[in-house]
Amino acid sequence: MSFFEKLKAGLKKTRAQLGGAFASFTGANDEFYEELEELMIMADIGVETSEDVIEELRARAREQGLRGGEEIRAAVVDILAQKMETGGAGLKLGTKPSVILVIGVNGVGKTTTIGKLAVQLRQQGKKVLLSAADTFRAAAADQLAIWAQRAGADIVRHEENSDPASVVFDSITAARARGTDVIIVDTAGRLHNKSNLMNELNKISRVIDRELPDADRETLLVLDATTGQNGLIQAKQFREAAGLTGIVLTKLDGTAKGGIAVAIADQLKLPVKYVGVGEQADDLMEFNGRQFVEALFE
Ligand SMILES: Nc1nc2c(ncn2[C@@H]2O[C@H](COP(=O)(O)OP(=O)(O)OP(=O)(O)O)[C@@H](O)[C@H]2O)c(=O)[nH]1
Ligand SMILES: [Mg+2]
Repeated sequence: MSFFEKLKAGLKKTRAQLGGAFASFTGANDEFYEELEELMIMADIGVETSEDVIEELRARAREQGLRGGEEIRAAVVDILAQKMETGGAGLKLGTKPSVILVIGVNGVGKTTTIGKLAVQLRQQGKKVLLSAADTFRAAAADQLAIWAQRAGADIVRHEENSDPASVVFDSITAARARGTDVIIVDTAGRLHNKSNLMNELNKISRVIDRELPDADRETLLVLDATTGQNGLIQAKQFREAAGLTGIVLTKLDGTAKGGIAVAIADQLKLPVKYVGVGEQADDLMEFNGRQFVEALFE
């Protein structure tokens, strides 16, 4: 299955539900708009964004005289796709070294995403170093080491429970010495409590700023798409601790409804940079808002 086919398969249920509003389409009346809004909220697009979309849809239908279900459908796709245009596609990794700091709660797919990114960057001929700053569990560095080997990337790791910020410091030193292009930092998703975690991430973030003030840096929050609207809350918290340049939405091959991607872009004005649809290296792809919305509504 191609990437897009996997994405479409994952979003099948949502597509069927949203499509239902058009299958029984008898006209762009209040009943239709209410049903569509409800279905969008159920798809994780969120109350605020769904209300905005319907409002704009009504205005367009009125102004442009849209009547048929197909015309209305195309207008919804267009409105949603516009909401997804946050102007931040791709990763900016121009400096040598540049840094990708990867954060998020436990189990969302941080380490796997790092592995996939490492493989893809290596395929582009970049020299990659993985920084095992999740020192909370010994197994975390082992998991990262497997990906490093698979990708042909370097790894810097310390002992379990050592200071994550000093792993990052050493990674930067090693990267300078070895002429590394991209450092990717793995972090813990859980510490003894949440404020510990946020302080830790903040500290790591400051080490990077201090040691590499002029380097290009991406701070990516990984969100499990199956957790739906909860992702918005996580994004707000992590943004405060470490700043964010974008989101990676994982597990869109599972039971995710998908609408959270729209909610994040619209409510937080944060670009979704990548989406994950499985556990293999090629199951990560750069996000394309319009393609995604089409997969929701086709
Ligand atoms: N189906 C599916 N599974 C995924 C995807 N991304 C990650 N996983 C799986 O999710 C589980 C957790 O992934 P990890 O990469 O270990 O997550 P993590 O955020 O590093 O977790 P912690 O280190 O415990 O915080 C693993 O079993 C992965 O294989 C995805 O896009 N789709
Ligand atoms: Mg991990």
